[in-house]
Amino acid sequence: MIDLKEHPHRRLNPLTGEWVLVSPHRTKRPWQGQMEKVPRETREAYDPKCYLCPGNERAGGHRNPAYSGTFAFDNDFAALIPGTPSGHVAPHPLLQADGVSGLCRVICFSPRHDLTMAELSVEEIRGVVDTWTEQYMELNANPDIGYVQIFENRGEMMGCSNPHPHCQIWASSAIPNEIAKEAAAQEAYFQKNGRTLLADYLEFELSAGERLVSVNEHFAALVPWWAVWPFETMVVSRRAVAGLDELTWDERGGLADILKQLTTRYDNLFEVSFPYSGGFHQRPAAGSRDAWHFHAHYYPPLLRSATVRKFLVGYELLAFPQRDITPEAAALRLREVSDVHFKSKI
Ligand code: H2U
Ligand code: ZN
Repeated sequence: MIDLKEHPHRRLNPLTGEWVLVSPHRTKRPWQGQMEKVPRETREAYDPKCYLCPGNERAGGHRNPAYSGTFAFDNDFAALIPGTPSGHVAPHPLLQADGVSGLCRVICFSPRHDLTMAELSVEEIRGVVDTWTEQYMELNANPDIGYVQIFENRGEMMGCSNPHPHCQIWASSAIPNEIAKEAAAQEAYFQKNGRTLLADYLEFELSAGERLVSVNEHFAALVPWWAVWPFETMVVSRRAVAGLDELTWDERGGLADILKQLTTRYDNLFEVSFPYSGGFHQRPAAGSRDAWHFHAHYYPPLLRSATVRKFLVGYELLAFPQRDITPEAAALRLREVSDVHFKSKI
């Protein structure tokens, strides 16, 4: 028998059909890298040079209104453009191209330049959840849109261009790769079992406990069995709903609460504003309401300090992803840190 705490093994991600290599024995090797203390970031509540702050001018001459809650606008440098021709081009069966239309938006979470999701109140995050829901419903109902991706790049390390708390929405006519894989797996599971894949997965995790990070009445945050990034997590709705549009009033509050808990724990891990890319996976416009189970993925790069990060390079690019610290050990660390934000303690 393999000992998952000791022996190299691979674990399956049932949402994508892909494997990850786990090498727990390597966590015993000595770490000689630096463990430097990172200077605490200080920012003003308003930055006259920020293109997301209320009242400021953006690229292309648009001016932000004096907003007080959330603020959504069309991205001035959108990667997807409405009305793009949908034609198919294939000079050879191996060379295929499709036109993709769509649109991109930016959502500011708050007028406060100096805060992150973790530092907003649950009520303020609730306002963000409401805006996400409106945007998802509007865009998913647009006949030109096949899939709506809401995502946040947090921190310079993840390529975020501005610390002002915000996320992006890219809505496309095409179904992206990750969504196509997850849709196929969830459909097949539902056809076979009459339940969603994530309902059965979550039921097991709630009873096992060792990969849970935090749980409330409506949502659970956990390090998935198949996590690739050291502190990768998923947020899963406890009721099998397909998207934000199906959440009840109370469930929206539950989502705000779990996001506050998760991002606070992330920040407390190394006492730094924890970088990540994260976002929701929801039912594509033509997807099944029965099979798709609403969830979010968080992919944070930090490994063992505020500066030492994981890269997906070498073997991982050419073969398959690999991790040292087990998902169970990562979840334990996230459970052990406080759920009170370190900045609020001083
Ligand atoms: P990040 O989430 O990676 O920081 O990106 C912010 C987005 O804001 C980025 O997609 C857009 C960029 O195109 N943006 C505007 O729409 N207007 C601006 O004036 C600057 C940035
Ligand atoms: Zn700002």
